[in-house]
Amino acid sequence: MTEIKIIENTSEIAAGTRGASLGVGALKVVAHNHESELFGKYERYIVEDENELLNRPVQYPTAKRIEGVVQVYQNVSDVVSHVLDNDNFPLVLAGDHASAGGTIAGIKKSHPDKRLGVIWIDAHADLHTPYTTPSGNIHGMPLATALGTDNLESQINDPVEEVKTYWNQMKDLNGVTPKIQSEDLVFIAVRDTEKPEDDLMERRGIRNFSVDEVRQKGLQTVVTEIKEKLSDCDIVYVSFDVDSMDCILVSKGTGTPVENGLTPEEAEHFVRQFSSWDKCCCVEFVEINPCLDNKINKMAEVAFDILDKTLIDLENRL
Ligand SMILES: [Mn+2]
Repeated sequence: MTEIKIIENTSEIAAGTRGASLGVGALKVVAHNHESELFGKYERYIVEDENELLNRPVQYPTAKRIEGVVQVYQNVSDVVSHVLDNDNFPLVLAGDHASAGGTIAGIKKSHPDKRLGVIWIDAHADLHTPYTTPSGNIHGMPLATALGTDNLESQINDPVEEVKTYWNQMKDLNGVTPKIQSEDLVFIAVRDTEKPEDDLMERRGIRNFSVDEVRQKGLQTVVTEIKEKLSDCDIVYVSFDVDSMDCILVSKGTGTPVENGLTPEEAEHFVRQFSSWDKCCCVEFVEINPCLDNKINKMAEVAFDILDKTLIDLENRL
């Protein structure tokens, strides 16, 4: 029988501000206040992080703490593939979004021959590389590792050799490169990108369903279009970055808050609809940062509500 397993990953070394490691704890506070048994109900796996690196100087400005991110990729990948290999369902609660590249690597480790689709619900495209990043923050890069691209067409940086070696290890983790095809990647609510990412999306024809398009077409039409677009995929991974939601409506309790995003109801609809899809093999929630929350713990409150309903949907499905 398939069971839901919760994977807790506190890694925050790839964000620009500290505090994302406390996101999982913030969800637990909400669960406690609501007298929810969610965190006692499922078997949980704890991923080892490399957050101690935050207490040391940055070595590589074009890819900050990449020596730790490589290890986190491996750690997350091992746990995700272990859960999948036992025919169970991984629900990942993570700190910064970088480690989702490790989640994707873990799915491919378990299913190397299956065509994997990715639904990335996020304000950001996370398509940077050490060659294109203006900040060096790797939480803006996980999808470039999944696509196996350096995006040299948009190069602005010249990373040192060690960075290139670590970066190639991230792209090639578990021996499948690329892990996804551009046409099998779909964005929802991406609205804060930089030119190298825009150019890559343009060249590769990567589809973004903007907030405006969601409102014009309606939620269910967008769900249907995405399912049609990914119909040739065997399995699908859903990555929910809470900054996809509007930071004025919800709160600023996330590393890089952006206005004009999804409402909580819209985000809930997408996460639940895609989690309930029989192709969905893994769901992830990321980037809750209670240290930055201007409304006490509102971001975690909103995310917990979506998480709670998603888990009920998954139980009904599995
Ligand atoms: Mn993200």
